[in-house]
Amino acid sequence: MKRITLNGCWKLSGNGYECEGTVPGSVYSILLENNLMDDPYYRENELEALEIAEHDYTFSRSFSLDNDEKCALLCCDGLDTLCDIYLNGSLVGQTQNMHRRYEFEISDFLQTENELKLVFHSANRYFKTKHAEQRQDANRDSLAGYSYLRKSFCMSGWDWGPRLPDAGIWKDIYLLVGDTDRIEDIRITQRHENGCVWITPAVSTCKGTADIQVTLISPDGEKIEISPNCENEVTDPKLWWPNGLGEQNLYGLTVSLYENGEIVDSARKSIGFRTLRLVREKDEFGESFCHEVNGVPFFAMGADYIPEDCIVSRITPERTEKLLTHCRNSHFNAIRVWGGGNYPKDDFYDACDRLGIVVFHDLMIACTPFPINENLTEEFTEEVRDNIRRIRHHACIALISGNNECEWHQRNFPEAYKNGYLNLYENRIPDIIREVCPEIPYIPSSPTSFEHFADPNNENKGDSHFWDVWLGNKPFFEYRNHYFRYLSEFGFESLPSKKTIDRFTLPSDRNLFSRVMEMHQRSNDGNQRIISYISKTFLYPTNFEALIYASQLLQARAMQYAVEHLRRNRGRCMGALYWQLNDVWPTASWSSIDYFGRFKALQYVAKRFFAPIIISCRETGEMTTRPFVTMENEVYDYETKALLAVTNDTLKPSLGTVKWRLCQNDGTVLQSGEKEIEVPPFSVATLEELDFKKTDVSRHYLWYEYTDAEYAGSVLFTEPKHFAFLNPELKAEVKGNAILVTAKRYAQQVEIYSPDEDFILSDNFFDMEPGTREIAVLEGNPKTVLARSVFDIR
Ligand code: BMA
Repeated sequence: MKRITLNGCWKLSGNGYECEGTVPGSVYSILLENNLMDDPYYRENELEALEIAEHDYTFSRSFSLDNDEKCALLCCDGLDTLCDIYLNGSLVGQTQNMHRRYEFEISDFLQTENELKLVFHSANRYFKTKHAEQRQDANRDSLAGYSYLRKSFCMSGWDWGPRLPDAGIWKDIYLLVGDTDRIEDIRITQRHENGCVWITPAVSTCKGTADIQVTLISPDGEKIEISPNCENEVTDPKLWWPNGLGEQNLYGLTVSLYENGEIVDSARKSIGFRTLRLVREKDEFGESFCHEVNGVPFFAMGADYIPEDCIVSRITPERTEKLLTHCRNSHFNAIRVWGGGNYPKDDFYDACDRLGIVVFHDLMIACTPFPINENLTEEFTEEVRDNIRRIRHHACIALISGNNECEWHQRNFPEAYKNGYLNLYENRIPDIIREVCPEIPYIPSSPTSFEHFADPNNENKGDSHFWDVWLGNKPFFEYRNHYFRYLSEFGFESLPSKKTIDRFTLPSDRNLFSRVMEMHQRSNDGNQRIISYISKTFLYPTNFEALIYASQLLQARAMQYAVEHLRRNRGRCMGALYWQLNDVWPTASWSSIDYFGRFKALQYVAKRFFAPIIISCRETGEMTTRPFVTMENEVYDYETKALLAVTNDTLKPSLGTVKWRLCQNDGTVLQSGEKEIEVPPFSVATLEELDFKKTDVSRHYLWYEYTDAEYAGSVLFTEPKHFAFLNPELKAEVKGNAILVTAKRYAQQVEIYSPDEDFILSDNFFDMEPGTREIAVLEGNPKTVLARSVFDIR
């Protein structure tokens, strides 16, 4: 079997266009490559781009083969989506599922010189027809009818994404030529017992005639011969662990097929030895929900992942690796692949294996009622089989969920719908999982309580999505009224940085309510909500930059309130995945890293709240007793208290001292204390609550730190807008590969930034007491930097 790539230069024609461009690629990527369309992310260009997607397009190329190369398969790893495939004028196949991999037998159509044509039909026109026929749609953010096609839902628009239903060849396309035997399937199972590991590489071939050889290369480079299709003991196995819990040891497993002494086909898979269970046990609170690796239950920390670009062929391995490396460096050990995008390419899972990030993976259905229709169901189940078979060997795969939020949103649907749903997610899909990877835990939906539509988002059982903060306009403290078992979605929006906004606006657009800014805000009332929360928290930001900064601080604060609370309740809660890690385009959204890879405040703050050992504070003050002071007028009473806790998510006990001091806004210490504590591995130590007896909320703050925790913290007892911040007179200067930042007075959420240079620092958006801090530059080469803090929001 010889693999001949058909990637590379193709012709694109249709809708009056005629040009050449690179495959993998799409209508948009090739038109952009030829400067035939404007950047769809700039200003309102999305609208023109949407019109472009109303038409059909043909991708064509020629290729030659030697005379004796008569047997061939055309392999398409990803076609988006409605495609007719012609070879030398004959129709050889048709596709209707972006998520599937296709193989077409083309031997009968081959010549020495060949012309291959892929005709892509407009998905949007198809949606319109389907919608007109059946009118079953629930998502106002997206093109009507999008759920009738197995195409990444969010390409039709989402509450963070534009409507850009592109078309094209989004993954590799190639020929397999020759009539030798070839690998049909490799299924690797592992058995762990008393510290020993046995693996079984079950290999099947198309003809069953070739000799099969399997070798395993250990992480130290040692070569181990193993026998196919039977159990092999691996001596001295080196286990794979998630980030923070141990090494990410990976073994390379190579399968080679031999015919007449020659290799005719081979494949390599990287595998990690570990057990990775989902523990669900009844307990005093309900039922636990927790990942357990190699017998160790661990707290999942991370975020939800969406596609990295609307133009999916632009998602390169380098971009993905960079994004996931940021996650690892921010102490993530988990990520959830959300169900409205697509099944990522192989390099996503390879990177998660290497970086120690376990994957909670939705199947690709989100929110929308799935039309109960046999053709679509068949497509869906086939895509599930394809993709699970593709990814099941990865060490990182921890959990598969049938969909995003369908059980929750459709809990009050008619019985007939619900029966169809249950049959799909609780019978058909589990049957496939049992067949292809019974060891991977499966849940029917996220969130679920395993009660078939009864209270799917119950916080005492299963995973939960919580949106009362943000969508429900509740204050950040609301998180503390809930004790989730595993919170797989909770989020808060912010604006991307000024540099990012500059890329999609003209100066005249740079106002939150301008048409262009609203085009780049897809959540209903999103900008109003940002403004409303700002009004409750900060002074009025009188310029656009201060508004952007304030919006990012809010987002970071919201997520910090949530995660610290969840980690203080470690044990009862065992997971915090915030919504959302990244963006599909430059926009206002819940992301912590924007489309261009720029960190928002949240990404820095996540590195602190996900640190293996943290000290956190549950403060009680004016704002907890009477949130949103400005909205009510009654006489009220309040307390000023602080409950400090240290959470240890490491394998080692931590012995150290907690120190705290209550200070005046100029830094004068009013009261202080310290306490030696011991925090066993994977546990929380909570100190006795401090009571400051109605301290002056507008002038006093509490500072706290712990020997073993990398980061200190501080809290106020009122909203920042009502705190009398003194001008900290911040100064920041570059010194070699570091930045020195000096504050003369207490400052909150100090940001080091530059209007035109990009860099990533070891820490940013931190609170400071009078003094100097040295911050390392991790990426970039800043020359001049500035600093601002909450004091500057005015
Ligand atoms: C969730 C997600 C997404 C959505 C997000 C923000 O519930 O599953 O569908 O983008 O909320 O509204």
